[in-house]
Amino acid sequence: MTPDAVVFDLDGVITDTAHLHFLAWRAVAQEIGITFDENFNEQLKGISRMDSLQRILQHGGKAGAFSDKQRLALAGKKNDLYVRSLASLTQASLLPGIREVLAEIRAAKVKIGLASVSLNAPGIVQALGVHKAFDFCADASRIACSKPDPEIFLAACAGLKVRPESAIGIEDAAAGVEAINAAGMLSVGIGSGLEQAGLQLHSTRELTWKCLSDFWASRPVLIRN
Ligand code: B16
Ligand code: MG
Repeated sequence: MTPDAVVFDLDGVITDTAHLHFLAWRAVAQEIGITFDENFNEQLKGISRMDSLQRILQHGGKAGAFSDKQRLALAGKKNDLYVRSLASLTQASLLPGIREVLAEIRAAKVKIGLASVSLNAPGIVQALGVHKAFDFCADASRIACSKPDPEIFLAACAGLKVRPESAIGIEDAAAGVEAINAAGMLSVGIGSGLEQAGLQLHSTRELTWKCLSDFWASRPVLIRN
């Protein structure tokens, strides 16, 4: 028995754009007198652009200091900086083992999906040269709630035409693991502090089809009468 699909997060699993998000947000925050470090940035992983801004404003004690129009302008400025930094992405920016595991999953005839809340996801997978590896990429612009809400993972499963219970989700953020679990999928966490994941790996290097299929085979199966 194998899963019907494997659904990947983008930022932190396929490539490491988290640092680029951090640099762009830090520059915008500095302009309005807010400072934060990479530890705080952990909380922004998997969180949508506007929700990230709100968390940064709260962190700086300025949650109510800006109008909607001003907040949209700040988010727009961050996105301009971020998109400019994406020009540095090439096929070499894939995280270790990702190209290989995508090929292995394809060879096993298991569907592959993408569940990123980034509105820049289509451009990023194109720049990485892996856009053809995905059978379906959930459209972040049609999502009302960012992770930890399961919406983006459920949208990926619906697009792939698989039941969430028949799929594995892979994430590097606590909010993302929570989203996978809430979707009823089996979760794999990459990195530290992801105790809620069904399987925890240190790095994408450990992400092989053998590892995923062994994990699937060892899952507890509910027997219904
Ligand atoms: P954008 P993921 C998420 O991507 C990032 O982790 C998060 O830091 C970012 O704010 C969010 O995308 C929105 O990105 O501003 O490009 O629309 O982890 O879901 O792949
Ligand atoms: Mg991520």
